[in-house]
Amino acid sequence: MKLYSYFRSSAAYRARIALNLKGIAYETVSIHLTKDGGKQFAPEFKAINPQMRVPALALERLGEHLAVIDYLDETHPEPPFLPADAVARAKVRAVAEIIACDIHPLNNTSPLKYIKSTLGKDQPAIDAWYHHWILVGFEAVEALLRPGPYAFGARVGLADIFLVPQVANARRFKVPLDRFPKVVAADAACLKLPAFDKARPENQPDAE
Ligand SMILES: N[C@@H](CCC(=O)N[C@@H](CS)C(=O)NCC(=O)O)C(=O)O
Repeated sequence: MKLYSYFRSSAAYRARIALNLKGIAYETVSIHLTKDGGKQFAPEFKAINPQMRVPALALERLGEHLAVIDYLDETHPEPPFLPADAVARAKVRAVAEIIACDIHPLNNTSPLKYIKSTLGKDQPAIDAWYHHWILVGFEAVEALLRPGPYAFGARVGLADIFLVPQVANARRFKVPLDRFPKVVAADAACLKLPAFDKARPENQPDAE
């Protein structure tokens, strides 16, 4: 399997964790998101993922990390990313969606570039925007998490896959996390697992 990835991309980080948890070997193809205006906009990559974002799976020409992770879970059922009970499944998905739909898109490369270049905002304003959406989102996530060690108890799953890369971004941009003890504890427990550690940005072949 070939994964189009970028070491700093939190969406690709989630796909890497999912691949590692399923024990699927994969090759990383690096798509640099800022060099030369962003390699994600190259026609060769657009042919693979018309959304021009990472991650994408090469063979299947599959973009969108929620879809990629669902596909991996459906095609490689062990270990399952979701609990058996329908209510529990919905709660886990809710946390994943808060992160993927309400935090991540607002703090992504292209929107931040738009705020800076088109709307003319300076770096402090952009940093305040970035912090704001993580703090608001983590407030909800913290309230939804269950007792640990992982996001929803004893088994690592979808919520953890979404949480850990978002915490990494928060730390990279110095967002204070002291209001979110459950988030911080789940992150620490996950990072002790090889599947998460191997997927970390600094452990990628394209890390800078
Ligand atoms: N909706 C896409 C978003 C993926 C995404 O935004 N990836 C970021 C990196 S974390 C990206 O490729 N950004 C490039 C850009 O904004 O131009 C998904 O869920 O996979």
